[in-house]
Parts: sequence; structure tokens; C-alpha cells
Amino acid sequence: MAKGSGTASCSARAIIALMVVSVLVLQSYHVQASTYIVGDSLKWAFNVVDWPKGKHFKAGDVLVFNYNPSFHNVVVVDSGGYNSCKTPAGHCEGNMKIAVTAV
Ligand SMILES: [Cu+2]
Repeated sequence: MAKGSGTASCSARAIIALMVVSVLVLQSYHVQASTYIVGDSLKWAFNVVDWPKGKHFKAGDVLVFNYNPSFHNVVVVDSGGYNSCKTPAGHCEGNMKIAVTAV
């Protein structure tokens, strides 16, 4: 009986340790996530195509697109859509597009 109790206690400690490690991993992941304003002071506008250059995005980072929805929008496309983009108002052709790789 005493032996069984010891085993249960040991398992409980292992589970608690695992939970602590999980929380620490989640917290460090959360701390490392960054928020970016797409286009910085230009916001989401024409000629933002080079904005991602030199930045190193990670999974979990947040990209904020600030724009007037009466004039612009944001659409996720694949590389084919990115390269061949055509929009009625010519915004994509005006380099109102970005390609982002997160690691
Ligand atoms: Cu636009």
C-alpha cells in the first residue's frame, strides 16, 4: 500500500513537472512573438512590397494591416496568386502586396 502510494506521488510529481515545463514553453513562445504594423508609417499602401525585407518572422507573430476598407482589402494567396495578381483597381499591380515567410 505504501509502495503504491509512493508510485502515485511520483507520477503526480512528474505530471506537475511536465505541466510546469509546458507552461514555461508556452510563455517563452508567447514572449517571443512579435507584432508588426505592415508598411510601418506607410501602413497598408502602394509600394509596400519591400517592407518584409530584412525582417525575420516567426510562427505566432502578428501582422497588423491598417487600411481604409472602402479602398483596400487583404487577401491571402499562394505564390502563383502573388506573382500573377491582377486587381480591378490595380492595387496589387501597384505593389500593394507582400510575401512573408515565417519560420
Ligand atoms: Cu489597395
